[in-house]
Amino acid sequence: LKRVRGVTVFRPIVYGNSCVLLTEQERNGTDHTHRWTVGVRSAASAPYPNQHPNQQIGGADDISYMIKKVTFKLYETYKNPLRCESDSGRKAGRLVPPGKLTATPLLPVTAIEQPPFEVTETGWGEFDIIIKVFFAPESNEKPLTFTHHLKLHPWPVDPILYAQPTATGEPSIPTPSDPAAAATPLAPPVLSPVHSWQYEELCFTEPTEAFYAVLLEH
Ligand code: SLL
Repeated sequence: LKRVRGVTVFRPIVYGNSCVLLTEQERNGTDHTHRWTVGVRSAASAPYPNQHPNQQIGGADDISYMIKKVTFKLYETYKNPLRCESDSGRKAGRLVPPGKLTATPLLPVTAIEQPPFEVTETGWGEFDIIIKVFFAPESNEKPLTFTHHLKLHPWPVDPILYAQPTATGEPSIPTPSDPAAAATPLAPPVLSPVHSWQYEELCFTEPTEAFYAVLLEH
């Protein structure tokens, strides 16, 4: 494939996750505490659709002109841990304002070959997710791999402290030794939603002529 010499094209993306706490009802007797979405999105400024204002991370721009498919390797205890699914987001378990979540059955998993390139799941713990991005065939580019540490707990909140109610039913936040300060209750930390997204510039050096033509259209 003929390449365009002396040219580099950059395209901004974000990858990462957002999560919300499940309600007692949504936990439904399981040990899962959070619903999370991991994904790859355009970093363009257009707001992401159907999202609560505080969950608009990334842009709605379609990145399928350059990205053909994305796979997400989850923790091995998940069903079908290598996800390459087609619609995890918009219709099914997309993050919605806390309190408005509805139980979503797990979707049969096949291949995420159209946007949104994301997976929505529930769980209780953080782990590394391997995100593999496959480019449009005419690009002749090798797949790119990112590792994202799924983030559920906002720093510096220690989930263990909050998991164990004290005798008074209050979370066991250590109080300062100064009595005046101790008398002032600490504002409870915001546990939900939590966002963790990285900005990245995809850099296509000497793209193929066919891919260059596609890139210039977007
Ligand atoms: C930890 N090393 O101990 C990590 C592992 C795994 C999280 C976290 C549920 C998985 C399932 C889930 O959230 N696992 O239901 O299959 O923190």
